[in-house]
Amino acid sequence: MDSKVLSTGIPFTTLPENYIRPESERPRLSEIADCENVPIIDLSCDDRAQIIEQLADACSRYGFFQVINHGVSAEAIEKMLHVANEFFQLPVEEKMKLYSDDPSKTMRLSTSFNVKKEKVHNWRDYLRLHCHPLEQYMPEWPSNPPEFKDTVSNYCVEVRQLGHRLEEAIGESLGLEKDYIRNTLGEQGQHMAVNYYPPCPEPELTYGLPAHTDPNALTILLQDSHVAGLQVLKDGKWVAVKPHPGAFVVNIGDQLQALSNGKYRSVWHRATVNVGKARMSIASFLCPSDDALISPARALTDEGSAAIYRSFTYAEYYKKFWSRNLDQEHCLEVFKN
Ligand SMILES: O=C(O)CCC(=O)C(=O)O
Repeated sequence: MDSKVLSTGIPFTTLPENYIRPESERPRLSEIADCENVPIIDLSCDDRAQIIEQLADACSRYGFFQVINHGVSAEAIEKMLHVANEFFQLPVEEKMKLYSDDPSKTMRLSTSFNVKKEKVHNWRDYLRLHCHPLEQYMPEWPSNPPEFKDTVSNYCVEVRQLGHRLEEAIGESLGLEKDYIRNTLGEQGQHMAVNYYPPCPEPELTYGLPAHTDPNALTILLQDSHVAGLQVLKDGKWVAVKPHPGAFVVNIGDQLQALSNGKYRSVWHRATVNVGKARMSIASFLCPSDDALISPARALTDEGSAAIYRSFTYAEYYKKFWSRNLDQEHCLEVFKN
């Protein structure tokens, strides 16, 4: 393999050796069932109490859910997917101008997860962008395709509003003040991973992304509407989350697990790949400000349940997360009391 990225435009006929997982770690695709009862929450529902109840159930039993009628326009979504596809179709020399394997960069094209640290690579290329404040980060984003900056910035603004709405509702569902989560997380950062999983000659032997939880507060994932690949761990079994038309998949991240004192779960999830079909997904991550002090909400520890996690700043957590391999034990374990 000569190129550092997979999306060279030249298809692979065999899987390079450094992508092959040991037998015991492979995805066993034929054994994976569809998740039949993925919670789907209609945010346009007039009955607020029902939304809150559905959220409490989804966040505690699943750690993820899908939202429909979420207020992000169909146009913003369609344009985002289109420009993301166009980006990954650019000539490899053009894309490589943006390549970096340094996770501290605020804009970079990269591949796998943490190429410098990991032993086995993942079948994924990704464009990673910091997105908030837009005025600060947008100037460094790709200017090819020419509509990239406008399209992605519009999408980011709409998704951020959705994220804030969800944080308020999730706070309420925990019995906290509506603005508790936003106040605790401070001026939240927003990052985006535009994931491109090229067609893979041997999907049984590798992952697009291996099992991981998200280090941030909340993830809003736009899945390719035609190609499946997202799987979550539910009751000890991996199940596939099929794309639902017009929906976002929302994951609880590690910070909301900590803040909820373990009541809500940061869900283990992974991405598998397909023969003959590329897949895209666009993950928007809402992240606490670096100096936000994360600890179990007082109201959730008052009634006799001890705080499971010690207090930490998000900067401390994030550094720890990137110093490890993606598929190690849950990073929150390190912060347990
Ligand atoms: O591609 C997917 O469905 C999952 C992406 C994901 O987990 C991530 O970007 O962290």
